[in-house]
Amino acid sequence: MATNLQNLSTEKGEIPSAKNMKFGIVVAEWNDNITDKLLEGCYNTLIKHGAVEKHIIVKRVPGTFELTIGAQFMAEYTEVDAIIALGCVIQGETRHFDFICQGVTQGITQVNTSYNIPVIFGVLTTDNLQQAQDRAGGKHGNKGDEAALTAIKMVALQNDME
Ligand code: DLZ
Repeated sequence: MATNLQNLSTEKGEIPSAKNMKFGIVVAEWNDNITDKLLEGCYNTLIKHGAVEKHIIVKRVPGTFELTIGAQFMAEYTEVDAIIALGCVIQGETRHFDFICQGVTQGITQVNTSYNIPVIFGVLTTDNLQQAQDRAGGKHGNKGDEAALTAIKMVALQNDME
C-alpha cells in the first residue's frame, strides 16, 4: 500500500497524557474480589499516565447489570470526559449470565451514542472464577489497566477532533 497514513492519526500505541482529563469509574459490587482488582488496576493506570486524583470519580453499583444506569448518571450529573464501566459476570447454571451480558453490552453502547462521551466496556465475562482471576491481575494481565488506557486514548481522540 502506497497510501501515506502519517497525518491521519496519532502514532499507533502512543499513550497521550491524561493530565487534564477527568474520568468517572463505575464499578460493580458483584464478584468484588475481582472488580476491586480491576478498579485498582484502572485507577493506578490513570494516575500513572498523569490523571490527578481529584479528577477521578469512583461510584459503585450493585451488579454489572446496573453499570448502564450508573454510567448514565455519571454522564448526566458529572463533568467527566470519559466513563469506565468495570464488572465481572461469571457463568452460572442458569441463563442469567446471558441476560446480564446482553443487557450491559447494549446498555453501555447506548450511553456511548446518547451522550457523545466515551464509555469504556471493562466487563469480564468468563466461564469460571479462574478465568476472571487470570484477567484481573493474573497471567493475562489486568483488564482494568486496559480499560484505563482505552479511556485516555478516546478522550485524546475526542479532544483532537473537536
Ligand atoms: C444476579 C446476578 C448473577 C446471577 N450473577 C452476577 C454476576 O456474575 N456478576 C454481576 O456483576 N452481577 C450478577 N448478578 C447481579 C445483576 O448484575 C444485577 O445486580 C441484578 O440482576 C439486579 O438487577
